[in-house]
Amino acid sequence: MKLGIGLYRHMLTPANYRFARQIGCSHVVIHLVDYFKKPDPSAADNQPVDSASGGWGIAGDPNALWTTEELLAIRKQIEAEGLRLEAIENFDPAHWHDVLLDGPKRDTHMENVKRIVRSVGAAGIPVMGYNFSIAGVAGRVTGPFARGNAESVGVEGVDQTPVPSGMVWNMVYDQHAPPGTVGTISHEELWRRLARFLDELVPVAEEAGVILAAHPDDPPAATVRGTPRLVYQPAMYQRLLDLRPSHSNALEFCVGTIAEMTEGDVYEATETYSSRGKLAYVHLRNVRGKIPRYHEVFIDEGDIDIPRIIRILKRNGYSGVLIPDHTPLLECAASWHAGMAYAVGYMRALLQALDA
Ligand SMILES: [Mn+2]
Repeated sequence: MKLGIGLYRHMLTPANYRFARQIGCSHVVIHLVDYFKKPDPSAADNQPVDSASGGWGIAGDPNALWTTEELLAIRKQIEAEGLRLEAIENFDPAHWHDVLLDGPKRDTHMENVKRIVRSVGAAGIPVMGYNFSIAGVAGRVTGPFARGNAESVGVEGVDQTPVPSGMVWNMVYDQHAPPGTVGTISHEELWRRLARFLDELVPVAEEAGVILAAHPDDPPAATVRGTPRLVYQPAMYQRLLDLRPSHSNALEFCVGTIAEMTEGDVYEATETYSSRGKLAYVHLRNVRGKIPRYHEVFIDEGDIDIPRIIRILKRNGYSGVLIPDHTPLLECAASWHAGMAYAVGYMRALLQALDA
């Protein structure tokens, strides 16, 4: 198993790559969607949180698809610091909102994601992570939820306020959308949209040598903001895999999100999907509680027996990348970095103990 961290777009700097190397990572996962252009400048940038005026803020430039050259340049910078670039996490809503919404630009947006996946492959990046969700990661609250009153995020009741028009995946793609909401659809309609997406994109990913990695729904409620969710119980991941069986159809396996689900158990899910070789990469974090009420906590507290998860992965021969997902903020001048260093240090110690 290999260790990595996830870096947000504004953190893609040589100094942060060296930081990753210094805390013992060999890999990084990067975000190219900018979740931090929000109108509320006081919002902490440690992980994206909802602003009063509109989710995570404004989506990117609909006409600026990520190019092979741009991706290759980032990869080279990362490799220059002795690391590997394992994955890109998330498409930009500006590039594919009508795939999620089945809107008038759906075919153009499918061409966008195909072009991006080809560029990811041409740039030698193995994995493209995505989250097929209309509401996205919405309705989380922040508070002193972790040990020592460290600030963290959680859910205290599921947000069911409708998603306004012009917004999807918790970002605004059209600031001038007429008043209204995106409306309600059935779970089966959303599964139909996912099936179409996979049928068209998986062959492209196969040809490009890219693994598509699906994140489960966070928060994992049956509906969020009045819209259906796809993978909000562990068994629903299998339905996603069965839609289009392929080496390129795999999982961005989020241990914390799975532990927040009301059915199944996180060890059984880890056993099932790792033994089937379906984990593209793993998000590791701890949590206390389940939907509709849970709090994210430090990796070594909370409900999940993290050493047990690592033992299951090891026994099943998982050799991919583990990243800490999110962590609570450590109270110091570099909250995000300290939190990541703490989580990665803990994970590295577990791996070394297991190898000893
Ligand atoms: Mn996650």
